[in-house]
Amino acid sequence: MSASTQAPLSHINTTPTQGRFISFEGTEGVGKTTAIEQLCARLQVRGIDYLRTREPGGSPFAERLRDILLDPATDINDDTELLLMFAARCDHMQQVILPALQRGTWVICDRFTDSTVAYQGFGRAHGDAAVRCKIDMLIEQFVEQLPELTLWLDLPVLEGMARANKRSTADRFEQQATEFFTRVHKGFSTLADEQPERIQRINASGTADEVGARIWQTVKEKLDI
Ligand code: Z5A
Repeated sequence: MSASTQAPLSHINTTPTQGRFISFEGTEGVGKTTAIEQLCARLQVRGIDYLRTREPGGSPFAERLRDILLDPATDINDDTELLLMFAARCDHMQQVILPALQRGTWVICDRFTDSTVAYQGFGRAHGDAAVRCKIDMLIEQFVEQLPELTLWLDLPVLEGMARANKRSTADRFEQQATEFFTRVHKGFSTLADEQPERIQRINASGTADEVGARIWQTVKEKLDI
């Protein structure tokens, strides 16, 4: 099917899928990439077929939007940023996530809709109720296919920034001030309180192996594997 003839997302067949959908969330530098690598290695040992992906991005078109969104030279307003996040997600969902879940593959996604609530809703818009409502309306498009399990790696903001600051370059989000990431953290904590079944808080302090073991324990318990 060519891009122009694809069904709108709301018309996609969202009958129960076999693959399990897990997302990882958190403020910058909390260790998502490291933890995802460890989880994927454990799934592989169990012979579980998985797909590792990320947002924004994950499909060829969404990766092009990612480049724009993360480029420090990009000058866009908050509404444009919010809509581009969802444009990227829409394509990623249609092209990559749903087909994988429908063929029984597990999807391990670095960030999903919770990042939009945390970054655009709390980080950019200071938790403004009207913006939160707008984001919730956009998320409604994905409600049938939200992750089954979301692992929120919770780490004090400054610790995460210290881990991330070892890198030489900062993208458009990483250039934000500490106060921005403090609001983003509040966003994740609010979501975890609102959706305690789906969103599991993982203590991201300690060594990478300790964090990886906590995550594996939670995945086994919550997904009954
Ligand atoms: N964004 C948004 O605004 N709205 C949206 O809807 C979505 C995204 C979907 C994408 O960045 C940006 O897009 C993101 C939000 C925004 N911006 N920010 N900030 P990303 O997800 O690609 O990048 P990131 O979140 O900044 O990830 P990161 O900085 O690469 O961090 P990480 O993956 O969570 O951590 P890591 O790379 O595994 O670890 C960082 C360093 O710490 C590294 O040197 C590790 O070796 C080290 N590390 C890892 N674990 C440990 C432990 N346990 N102890 C000590 N050191 C550790």
